[in-house]
Amino acid sequence: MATEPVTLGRSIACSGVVLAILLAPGCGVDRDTLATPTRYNNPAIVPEEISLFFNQDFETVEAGRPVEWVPRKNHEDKVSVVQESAYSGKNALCIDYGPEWYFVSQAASIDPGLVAGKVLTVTAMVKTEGAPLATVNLSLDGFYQFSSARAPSNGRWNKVEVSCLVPAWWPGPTVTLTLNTGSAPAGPVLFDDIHVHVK
Ligand SMILES: [Ca+2]
Repeated sequence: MATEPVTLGRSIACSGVVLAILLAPGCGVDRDTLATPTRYNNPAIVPEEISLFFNQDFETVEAGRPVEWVPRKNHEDKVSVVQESAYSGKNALCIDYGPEWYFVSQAASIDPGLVAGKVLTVTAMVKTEGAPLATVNLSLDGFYQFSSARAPSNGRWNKVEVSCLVPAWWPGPTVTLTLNTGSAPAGPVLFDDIHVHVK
């Protein structure tokens, strides 16, 4: 999501409109797919973990930044890694404090047949005490936008989760994950240990 903030904000604002349109009856929507997915509620089906994104643990670092994670344009200097306080492994992604909001994102490709009609879930560990609006956002092909709950800004590692039901008709293939400070952070915002599951 190498977009300017206005575009991102607009696309997030539009997602509610899009969802409302999709949920409106009688507009050709596959209602079975939008209904509660039976398989997701079946405890006998175990979520399958997939490695959808590169460098999900932020352990591969080049020039001081985790590879594959693209910072917000013109704010690359806000992104680094920290070692001493990583959640797991040696490195965690660090977005530094500053006067604006920042993010990193990564677009991945997936065969839509692997996820159609299933729930895609991303979890991430987030640690901050200066960014009460930090979230993890998932988009399907830049069209459907989903956001996690805000990470608690309590100075501890907290797991945040974002899920989406992938419509059966979703053409794919691009899924974009954005790790977002949400507001101008008053202190560093750390991210680590991303996992992706399909059920
Ligand atoms: Ca790590």
